[in-house]
Amino acid sequence: MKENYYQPEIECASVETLKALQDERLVKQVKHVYENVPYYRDLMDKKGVKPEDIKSTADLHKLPFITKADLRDAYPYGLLAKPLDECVRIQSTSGTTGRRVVAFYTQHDVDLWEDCCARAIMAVGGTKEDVCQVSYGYGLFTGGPGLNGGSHKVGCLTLPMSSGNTERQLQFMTDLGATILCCTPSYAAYLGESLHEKGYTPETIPLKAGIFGAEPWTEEMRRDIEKSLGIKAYDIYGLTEISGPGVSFECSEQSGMHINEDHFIAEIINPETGEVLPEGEVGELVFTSLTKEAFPLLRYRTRDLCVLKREKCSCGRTLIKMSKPLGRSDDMMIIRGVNVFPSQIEAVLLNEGYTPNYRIEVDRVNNTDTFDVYVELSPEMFSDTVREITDRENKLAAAMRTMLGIGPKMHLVAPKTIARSEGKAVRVVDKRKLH
Ligand code: DLL
Repeated sequence: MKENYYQPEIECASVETLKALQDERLVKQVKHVYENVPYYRDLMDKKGVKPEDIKSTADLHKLPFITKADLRDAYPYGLLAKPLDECVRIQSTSGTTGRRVVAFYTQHDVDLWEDCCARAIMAVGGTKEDVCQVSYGYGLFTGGPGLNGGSHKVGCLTLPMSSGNTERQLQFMTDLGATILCCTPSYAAYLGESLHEKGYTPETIPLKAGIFGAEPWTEEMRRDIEKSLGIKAYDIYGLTEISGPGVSFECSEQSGMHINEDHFIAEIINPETGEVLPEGEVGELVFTSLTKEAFPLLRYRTRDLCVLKREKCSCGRTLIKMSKPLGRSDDMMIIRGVNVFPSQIEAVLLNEGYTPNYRIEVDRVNNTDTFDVYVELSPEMFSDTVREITDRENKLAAAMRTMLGIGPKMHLVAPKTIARSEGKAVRVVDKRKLH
């Protein structure tokens, strides 16, 4: 086992050293993908690119992009680059329509992913003396397993709490003296409130740091959480397709997230044209994974809008930094940590015999996301009794929960009461002001 997951020889390396490492790894990775994944070979052949054309990161732009649509197309095994018997794990994105996105890992891939999470924990000051409470969901979601693995590697006493059961969270946190909390920022805020209700003050809460991500959050929210829990709150970013949390992480400077460039190359593109944009411009973040064996994606379009900047950082790291995601170039929402697309809601409604006249309202009340869906009844349904309508609402909410992994509050409303639009339908009202 490695002794230290802080790796200054990489994290603080010169740009030239990092680029040389990326060049070497990219050439190898492209060859691996071309030789082992027919789906990629076709994409590259269609674009007229051969592995020999990729000699360094300067040639990256020659490679085709890959998107979530490709991942669904190739579901479940179409992008696998290693024999299945060498894979030891799958993880999956939350709530995608019909075909989920499934990512595969060899033991080597799990190790590298956990190393990235260990780096993130060390960057917030974590050591083997710490008690690390992991309150991200465990299971197919990457949050719990990723930070759990990272925490083990650092040698922290790890509390694998998963999400929910707030009473138990608070009991373990206080009884066992958790010093680092890993969960979504909205859950952290909620835990803070619940602790205050029990009479704890920031001084009596044992925590010193939090590693919060998986959903957008603002600087105001950071300040609120820091004040309420008496901690330093750090951001962490990642996505299932590229491994999970730990693709990038915040350091003591708390001003953007360092990308683990020995494992991932980041580019910013214009989401309309695909053109690569210079550092400092807002655009869609694209990742190429350099070290993954089983599910290596080249130029994966994340749909997250960000800015990249390589500046001298007071922590000494030279790894490029990404801003917090500033929005999405698609219509995905993240509600209570779950990725939700309006198209999934529409699919359930049509499936259950409703018209696609609906409105989604999302807000944040007491640091918890509210999620309401208003749907028009047909004129025939409108004559139903109140009891029948309530039954319908419950049935729809259950169908939504099955599809999305999260249950909205359903409101069936009279026919023709949801405003029709003359242009693009405005189906989503998000009042959370997250960006
Ligand atoms: O959310 C992985 C993760 C777990 C990251 C725990 C951090 C902590 P997915 O479920 O695949 O994976 O969702 C990925 O979530 O494309 C972003 O839109 C959003 N996201 C992730 N981290 C952040 C963050 C995990 N720090 C999608 N700030 C990504 C804003 C984030 N959005």
